[in-house]
Amino acid sequence: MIAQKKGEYEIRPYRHNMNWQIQKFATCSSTNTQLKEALLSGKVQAGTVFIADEQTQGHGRLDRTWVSPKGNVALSCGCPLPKNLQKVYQLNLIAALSVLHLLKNKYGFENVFLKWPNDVWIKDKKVCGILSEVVAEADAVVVGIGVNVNSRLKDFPQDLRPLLTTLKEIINTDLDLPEFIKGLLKNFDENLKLYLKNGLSFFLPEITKDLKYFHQRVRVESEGNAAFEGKILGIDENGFLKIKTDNEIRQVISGDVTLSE
Ligand code: BT5
Repeated sequence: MIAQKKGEYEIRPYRHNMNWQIQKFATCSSTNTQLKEALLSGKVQAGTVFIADEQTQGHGRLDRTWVSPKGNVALSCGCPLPKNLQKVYQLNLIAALSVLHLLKNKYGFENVFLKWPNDVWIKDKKVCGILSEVVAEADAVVVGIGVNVNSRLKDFPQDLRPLLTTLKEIINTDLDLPEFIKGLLKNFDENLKLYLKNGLSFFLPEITKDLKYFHQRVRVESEGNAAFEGKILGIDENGFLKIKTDNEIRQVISGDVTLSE
């Protein structure tokens, strides 16, 4: 296959026009792990999407557990690897925005927020998490998206229940899951195209509008660094979080953000 080059992002000759090659599984350890392995072994290429009804070993960042009961969305999209690896972080935001658009525009949910760097929240609860993992040898990045759709709080471990919500808990009815996934992949497809053409800057006004804790004082924790507090000023064109502390403006590449007490 011949790759075309566009800016810093290599575009493979698959088109993002709902042309994802979809493979479905009833049960999967983790769609991210399975897709990474399939990409590495050359069985599939970028453009492939793995979807599972449930995952037994779903994971988040830093090997945290992602709970993935039946009725939810668990899927992973194989995307071409940006040449600049920092851009992998930007794919998290593009995927999160695609979920946010779907929840707000197609299903009419209110109080939907993008929580930097990789979540979608409704009010004060997490409803979606995203994990992008690089598969350098296959020139690909796997973008994993988990959304709590038709599950109930009782389907989750007790300790997680206060932190999360599901769409069914909010509207008390099931959504058509295949239709939901179709809409999600369509949005991701369209947003990826716009992103490849215009870069992240194009989306910053939208991201900022629905950014969780925008202009609020938060605590930032990132691995290997001392925690600190400051006000969220927004997200820059790299996808980094801009925080105003008492004496400087800091850029955060990755980490966890909680509201200051
Ligand atoms: C994430 O990590 O939020 C990324 C989750 C990515 C899941 C997708 S599903 C398809 C693909 N296959 C995978 O194996 N993963 C991807 P992080 O920001 O580190 O957040 C993890 C934390 O979210 C956990 O420590 C829990 O506190 C919480 N959590 C776990 N399951 C949850 C759920 N279903 N809904 C909301 N929060 C959850």
